[in-house]
Amino acid sequence: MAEFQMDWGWRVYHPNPKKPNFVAPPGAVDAHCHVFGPGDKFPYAPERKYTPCDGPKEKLWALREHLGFARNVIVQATCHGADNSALVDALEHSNGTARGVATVKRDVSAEELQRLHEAGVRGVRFNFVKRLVDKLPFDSLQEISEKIAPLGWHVVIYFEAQELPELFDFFTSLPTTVVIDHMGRPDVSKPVDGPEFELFLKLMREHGNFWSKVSCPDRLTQQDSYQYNDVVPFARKLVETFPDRVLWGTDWPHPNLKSHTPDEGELVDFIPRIAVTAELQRKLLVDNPMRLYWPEES
Ligand code: 0GY
Repeated sequence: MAEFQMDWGWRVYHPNPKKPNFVAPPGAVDAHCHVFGPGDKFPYAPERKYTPCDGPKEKLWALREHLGFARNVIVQATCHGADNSALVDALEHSNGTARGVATVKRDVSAEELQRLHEAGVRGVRFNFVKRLVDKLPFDSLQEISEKIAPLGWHVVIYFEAQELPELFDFFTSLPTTVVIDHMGRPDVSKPVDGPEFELFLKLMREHGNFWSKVSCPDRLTQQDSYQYNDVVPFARKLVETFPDRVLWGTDWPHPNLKSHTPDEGELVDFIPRIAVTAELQRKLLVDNPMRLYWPEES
């Protein structure tokens, strides 16, 4: 196993991830990853809170191949703001193997939404993580969600667990399918059956339009090992309780992650520890993302 190093510098993605031991089922989808720049062609947003390393589409396709995956869902990150040019460029050069989640402003036109749809966008992302964005008023997000609903798109939300009590009612008022990034970022030092994660489970249990990505053990772990043992109970609980509403992704190139450089081969090897049967793995990696992003093929 590669040596795991905790440090606090700014990092580039892993130059040489290992070949995973786990063989993904045919047609597997990496349902959370990004493209960044290159910055000289697709400049980063002036209002960004961090500058990532460039993560061009060609590197993403090469990683997909290396990991034995077939498709990507590319998610717009805050460092590109609401300029979706790099995302659209990647989708248009993906030969149909990538779909996207964009960021738009409340005044986005119907024509622009249609253009994004034709490129392969199927959702918009609302980010509530305070270190990443300035707060957006609920009424503007509500307006965006109503504009995208007729296209059959969904909303992706990113927040940290301590914010959920305050955001719960807004989230449940959204008119679309809602996909939660990284399990709502639980504090994995707390018990999986404790009150904080129970609120997240209640959201999923009582609102069938909510899905969760069981992604980013590298962001959530509080241990210094690529095993990410402390994250397993949380992800496994979600995969087994909501097998038809979970997604998985690498999060390549891991923007803004300062603790260590994840090895995506190790991340793929995390999958059979949270989805322990072939059926759960197929739902997580193929059936669910295909239903959400390529419904015409599933
Ligand atoms: C992620 C996580 C992060 C960054 C962003 O949009 C973003 O900038 O999502 C983070 O810093 O936790 O999913 O890429």
